[in-house]
Amino acid sequence: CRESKVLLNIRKNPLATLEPFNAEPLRSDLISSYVTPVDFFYKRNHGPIPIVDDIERNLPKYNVTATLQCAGNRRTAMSNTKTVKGVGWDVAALGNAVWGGAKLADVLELVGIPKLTSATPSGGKHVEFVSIDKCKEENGGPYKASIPLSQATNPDADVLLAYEMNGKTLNRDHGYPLRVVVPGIIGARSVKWLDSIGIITEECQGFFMQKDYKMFPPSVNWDNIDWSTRKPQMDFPVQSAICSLEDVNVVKNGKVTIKGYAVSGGGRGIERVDISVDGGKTWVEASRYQKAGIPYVAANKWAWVFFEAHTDVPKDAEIVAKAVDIAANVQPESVEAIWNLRGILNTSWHRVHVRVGH
Ligand code: MTE
Ligand code: MO
Repeated sequence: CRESKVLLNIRKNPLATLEPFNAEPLRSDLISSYVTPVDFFYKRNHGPIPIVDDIERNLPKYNVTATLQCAGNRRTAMSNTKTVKGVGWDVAALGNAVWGGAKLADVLELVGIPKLTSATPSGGKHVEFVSIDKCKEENGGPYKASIPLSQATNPDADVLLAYEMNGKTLNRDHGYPLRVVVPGIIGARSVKWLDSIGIITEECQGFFMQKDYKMFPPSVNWDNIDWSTRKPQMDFPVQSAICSLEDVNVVKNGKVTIKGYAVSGGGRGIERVDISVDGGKTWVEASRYQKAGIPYVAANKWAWVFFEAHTDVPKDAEIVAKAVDIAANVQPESVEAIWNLRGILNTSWHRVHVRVGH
């Protein structure tokens, strides 16, 4: 159902599946480039990849650099506490691309739905995106999702109907010919292979809005779950991970380079990234940048930052990264406290172990 050449660049993940096709790059490949090359961009699909016809592209074009992150990123580490359901992602189920396309607010205006102003309240309505792929979770129906009309009609929210990724025509994996890109929220709402858009009074009732991608407390299990008690997850909390090191490393001398990414949802930029080499007792601040070689000046609100620190490490070191966003939200210390049965939003401090060998 898909070409095998992309597989050359992806992690051999025993929990990842071919059909549907899910893949994430190696940690080191993820941070080898600020703008994630298409081959290194994670892929998350709930059904086989379809082929769709080209569509009309005669609309004003915007380029928005935005990080898309799967809500299940870092799920594998959550399973260490207690098994969770879902694709077993390491820390690279996200990517940062330059998305080119039309603003959804412009498209809606063309069909008579005004842009967001205080004079045009959205009346609590929602915009539904329906795909053409066939998902078993939808009983063979298409993947779908919705966002509030107030976000869809707000030009500053930068919601795109994208036909380009990194300056090239979107490829099949990422939604050719047209996909939704909703910056700042979980990837699940950025519907690929877009077929239709509808204005609806209640949020989309599809499986991935109502029976998945909801954040439950640690006390909820598969016997007592009541999906109707929680809202669909939209916003993404502050996240970071170390990508220059694997979970366990042996180094020759006591010096390591700690590099990784940090990103938050809702357009909240990253304020700071703290690094510890003693499991969180003491911290130093990492440097941050948004493009290799270019100093971090002002955050593009939808795009990740890379961070970097060079430090001496003790013989047996637990290295930790934690990011803080501009709203002073901090990543939670323990994964136990945010454990949830679907294994979403593991934003706990990222820890790796380094042993100094002889
Ligand atoms: N759109 C369709 N039509 N089908 C899907 O399975 N998966 C969603 C979203 N859009 C999906 C979809 C999920 S869960 C994520 S995280 C992102 O697409 C992944 O986008 P990517 O494969 O371009 O990285
Ligand atoms: Mo996802």
